Amino acid sequence: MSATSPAAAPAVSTPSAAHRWTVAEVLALYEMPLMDLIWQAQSVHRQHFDANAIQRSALLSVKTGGCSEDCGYCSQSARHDTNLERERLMPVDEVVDAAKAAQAKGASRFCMGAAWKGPKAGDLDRVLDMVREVKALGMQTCVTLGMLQEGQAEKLKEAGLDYYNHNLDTDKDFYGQVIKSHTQEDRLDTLDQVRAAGINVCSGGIIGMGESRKNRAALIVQLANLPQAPESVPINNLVPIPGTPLADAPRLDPFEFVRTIAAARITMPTSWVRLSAGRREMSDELQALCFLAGANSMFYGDNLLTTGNPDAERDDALFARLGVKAV
Ligand code: SAM
Ligand code: DTB
Ligand code: SF4
Repeated sequence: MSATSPAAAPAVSTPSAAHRWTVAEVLALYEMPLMDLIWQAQSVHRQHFDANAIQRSALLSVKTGGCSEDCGYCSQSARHDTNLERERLMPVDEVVDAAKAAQAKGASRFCMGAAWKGPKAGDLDRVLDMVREVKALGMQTCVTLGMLQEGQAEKLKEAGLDYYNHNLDTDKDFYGQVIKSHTQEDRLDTLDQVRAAGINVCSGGIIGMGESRKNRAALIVQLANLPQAPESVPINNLVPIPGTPLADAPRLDPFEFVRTIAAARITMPTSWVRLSAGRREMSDELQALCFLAGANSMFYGDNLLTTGNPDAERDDALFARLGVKAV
């Protein structure tokens, strides 16, 4: 027998949608040899998606900075000295112009983000107008406004909102080390309201904040075991912001990021897994590895909320080189 004879590809078994994942099971995924893990993730991916199609969402900060919350990673917290200029809630027409420009470039969804603990009634009315007008362009709509009060999710649904982004962000056991002004329970409560109103849920988290692999696995388990998995799962790599408590967090091994994408894909087989913040700092090859591990969505456009994203030309060139199409 030759020393290089190929090993059989590992068999891929897919648990049913009702499967409740345990942290031990997801840790075992993380501990697989990388090639086997990617093989499994790609096999699961191909059962549910076109492996050569990637969804593109544009992102706009419609209200920047001055947030009352103390999230340790965030440039927009009023409690961190990040030199960010605060801006009031944008006028509706400026938001619609930005949405039109994003649509012309090829984004299918427009996500509007506000640096709030949650929206006040008057502010929500203006956001409802933004949702109505962006929806009327024929784009999918998404907002991320913080925690919602009774009745607000229903108003957003009536205005035509397709997705609400609200991340669990990190494992509940690590949450208090990063955020003290609210609890992860508060965020789960908003996710319940969004789900009950019939809006698609977009929820994921950030890695690279000094959490352990077990914390990362536990976050994936929490997301996958929600009563219904989120339709969209953003996986953000921490963008270190000078002036925040996490400015000097140790950089995560990029393969650990790839493993997290694969774990999300395997545990949430029908969800769109979004390669989110931190993409500008990634090589094209690393991004391709993330797509191979099951990521099939990304932010498209030159900016995230307060930090940069690869410019659209770089992404267009990457799609052409990979033979990937935008959806
Ligand atoms: N205030 C709302 C909230 O917290 O849900 C909406 C805006 S908030 C900036 C949206 C998400 O951006 C956060 O949940 C977090 O996952 C992500 N985020 C914020 N700062 C980040 C950073 N420096 N690096 C990576 N992701 C970040
Ligand atoms: C998500 O999970 N990532 C986006 C979006 N949802 C709103 C935000 C990323 C923010 C990155 C840091 C910044 O630009 O301020
Ligand atoms: Fe930033 Fe949102 Fe936290 Fe406010 S609630 S500090 S905007 S992540």
